[in-house]
Amino acid sequence: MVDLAYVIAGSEATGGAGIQADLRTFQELGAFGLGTLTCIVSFDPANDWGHRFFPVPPEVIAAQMEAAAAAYDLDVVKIGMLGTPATIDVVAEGLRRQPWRHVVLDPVLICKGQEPGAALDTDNALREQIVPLATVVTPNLFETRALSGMDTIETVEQLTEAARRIQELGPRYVVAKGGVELPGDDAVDVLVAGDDVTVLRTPKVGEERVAGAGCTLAAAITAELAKGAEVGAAVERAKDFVTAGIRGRVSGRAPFEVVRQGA
Ligand code: PXL
Repeated sequence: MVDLAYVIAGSEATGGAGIQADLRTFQELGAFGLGTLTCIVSFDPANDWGHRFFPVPPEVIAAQMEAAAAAYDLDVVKIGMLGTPATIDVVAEGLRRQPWRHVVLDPVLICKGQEPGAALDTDNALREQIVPLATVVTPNLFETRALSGMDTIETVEQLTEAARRIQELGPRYVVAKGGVELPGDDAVDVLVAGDDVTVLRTPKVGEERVAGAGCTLAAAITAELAKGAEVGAAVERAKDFVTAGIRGRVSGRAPFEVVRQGA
């Protein structure tokens, strides 16, 4: 049996996040990866590594999804950065064409160099069209606040409450990630699964965010689901995998360090 892991995501041109991180993760975890590209993010080294965003035309996204689905019986997909309402429309339409065992959504609202709230129409389209199709959603603290509507999340109890509110939008499983920003010594993730709550903790590795961590966590969950794991086990293995990758992180000349998958 081939463990197929499919990803619909953007390219980040330095390779730290996005589909490059996803495909490296799939490979490290022994899943066979294939991907549909939604956009290209190319930070500008001459302008403080600011955000440059190039969407892939919707018809090109539809064509890629068509080819992937024609070639294989896909049943597990990860959704990463989408970036525009038109992209969200075409991806939602493609997803609705077939049943999925799991749709793992990393609800990327902004990425480095973008202002929060820069793209409210995109955020709303994601919440309305993609979140209800997801079985597993993996918001970071910022995305958890935005999707739950809870402005203050400073404790594990609040993170759990917010995850429950996101569950009401449709996904059966929510992995709300405290990351370095939730106060405390541990990086805490709350997994809400149906009525059950599991709190996962590992000591924080430094106080800075490492690029590609969110992509890697969701991709690792996807790879484990593709191999047949249950969601709880997939999330635990994914957390170990991303923690090891953060410890073994890579530094280049960009002003952020990057997860090294498989470190
Ligand atoms: O880490 C979020 C993310 C996802 N996908 C792409 C990105 C980023 C952040 O930079 O560029 C393509």
